[in-house]
Amino acid sequence: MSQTERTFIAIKPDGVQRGLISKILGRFEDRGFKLVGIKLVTPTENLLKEHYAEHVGKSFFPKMLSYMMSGPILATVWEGKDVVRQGRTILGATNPLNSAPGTIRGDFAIDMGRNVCHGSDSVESANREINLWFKPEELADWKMNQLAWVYE
Ligand code: DGI
Repeated sequence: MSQTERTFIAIKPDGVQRGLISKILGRFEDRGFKLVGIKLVTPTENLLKEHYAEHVGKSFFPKMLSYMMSGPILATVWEGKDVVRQGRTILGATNPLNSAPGTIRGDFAIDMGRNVCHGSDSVESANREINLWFKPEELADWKMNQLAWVYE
């Protein structure tokens, strides 16, 4: 399991509007994951259609599109051991009503259509989503000095 695995985590417009950025980023920082990309983006329809390709045409898609385009999203990339799977665990189940307390959605959300955050669901999706949302030069190459205290 590689310490350089990466995942794409986004704080959706409701999370930004509700002032949850620091709390959400804090959960990843506190765990020991390394932030390698971060920016505010108001996505275009085309970007969202690529990002959510498997949902285009579904009944909830038009509402999801306007929600996701309603304001800035905080797009982030995190690096660390098993970060894709751990990221999904930190965020909680897609439907906040099924999210455990202690997860982001379990603590801060109620409705599926306002579930505050997104996290890649596999290493393949993560690579695809990172390439979609970030240019290579937007990802920081830096040494996190606490690594020796996070990993054995
Ligand atoms: O990767 P996730 O966000 O956990 O879940 P996903 O890829 O299955 O779905 C993407 C987003 O689409 C999800 O965060 C909320 C929305 N969504 C998925 N299924 C439904 C839905 N929204 C509504 N309103 N109804 C759905 O059935």
